[in-house]
Amino acid sequence: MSIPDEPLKFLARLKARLNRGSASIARDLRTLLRGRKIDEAVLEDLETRLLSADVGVEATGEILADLNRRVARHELDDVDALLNALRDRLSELLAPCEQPLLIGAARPFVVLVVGVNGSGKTTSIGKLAHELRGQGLSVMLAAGDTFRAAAIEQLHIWAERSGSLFSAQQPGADPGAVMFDALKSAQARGVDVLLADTAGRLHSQTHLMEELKKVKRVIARIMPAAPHEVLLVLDANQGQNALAQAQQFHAALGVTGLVLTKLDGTARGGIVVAIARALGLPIRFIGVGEKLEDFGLFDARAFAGALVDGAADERGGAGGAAREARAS
Ligand SMILES: Nc1nc2c(ncn2[C@@H]2O[C@H](COP(=O)(O)OP(=O)(O)OP(=O)(O)O)[C@@H](O)[C@H]2O)c(=O)[nH]1
Ligand SMILES: [Mg+2]
Repeated sequence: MSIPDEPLKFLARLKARLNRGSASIARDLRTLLRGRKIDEAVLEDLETRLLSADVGVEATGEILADLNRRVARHELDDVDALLNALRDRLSELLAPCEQPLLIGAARPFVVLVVGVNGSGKTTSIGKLAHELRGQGLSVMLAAGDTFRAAAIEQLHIWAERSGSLFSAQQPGADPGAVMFDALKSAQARGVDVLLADTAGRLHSQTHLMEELKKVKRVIARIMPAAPHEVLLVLDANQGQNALAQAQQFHAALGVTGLVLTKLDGTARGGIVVAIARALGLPIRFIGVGEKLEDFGLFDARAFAGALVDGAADERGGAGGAAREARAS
C-alpha cells in the first residue's frame, strides 16, 4: 500500500471483486435503459437498484432528489450522463470519510481494535502491523482477546510474520490487565505503535460492552490521551446490520475510525455509502480478501467508480474479475 504502484493494483482488485455478489449498478442500468430516454420511470428503476445494493433509504433519497432535479433541467439525457452524475454524487457522499490513519506524535500511539465476532479484527491488525513495519515503525501487538487460546496464538503468528513485539497472558485473563501490562511494556521499550486486539462481541451484549469500556479506561489511566484510535472493524457482508453495529459501538466507545472488510464476498458495496451517510466516521482501511495485499486505503472517488462500474468495461463487456481469474 505504501509502495508507489500498489494503490493502482489495489484499485484493480477492488474493482474486480466489489460486485461479485451481484452485477454492477452500471451493467444493470445499461441493460435496463437500452433505448430508453431518461425519465421518471428510469429514475425509479435506478432507485430500486440503489436500494438493493444496500445504499440505504436516506442516501438513495438524497441521490435521487439530486438526479431528478437534473433530469428535469435536461442535463442528463443519456445513460452515460446519468452514470457520471451518479458516480459524482456517490463520490461526494463518501469524500468526508476519506481520512487515512495518521500515526501522531504520542509514543506509543495506541490503537484499540473492536468489533463483532469474526469481522476481521485480528487479520486487520496483522495487515496493519505489516504496513506500519514497512514504514519503519516499531509495533507491539497486545492479545486482549483472552477468550480463546487460539485467538492468542493467531495474533502471535501475525506478530512473528510482521516482525512486531507481542504481549499476552493466559487464556481467561482479564483483558484490562493484559492491556495494562502491554501498555507499560510498550512505554518501557519505546514502541511506536501498540495495536490491541479484543474478543469479538455483539453490540447487544451489555456486559461485554462494559468490559470494553473498562479496557479503554485502563488505557486512559496510564496514558490520558489514549487510546489514540478506537478502530471498529465491520464485515461488509452484514449489510444494514453492520450499520447498526457501528452506531452502537460508536455510542458505547466513541469510535474514531472504521475498517470495512470482506468487500470481496457477497457484500453489496452500497453499505459503505449508507455507513458514510449515517456516521461520517473516517474509513481508515478496506479489506478485499484474506491476503496481506488485499488491504488498502479508502479512496472515495475510486470506490464510487468501482461501485457503479465494477469490473465491467465501459460497454459492459467481459469483466476484469474474469481476466484476473485467468491471469492467476
Ligand atoms: N474474504 C475476506 N476474508 C477476510 C477479510 N478480512 C478477514 N477475513 C477472514 O475472516 C475470518 C475472520 O477473521 P479474523 O481476523 O479472525 O476475525 P476476528 O474479528 O478477529 O474474529 P474473532 O476474534 O473471532 O471475533 C478469517 O478467515 C479471515 O481470513 C477480507 O477482507 N476478505
Ligand atoms: Mg480475533
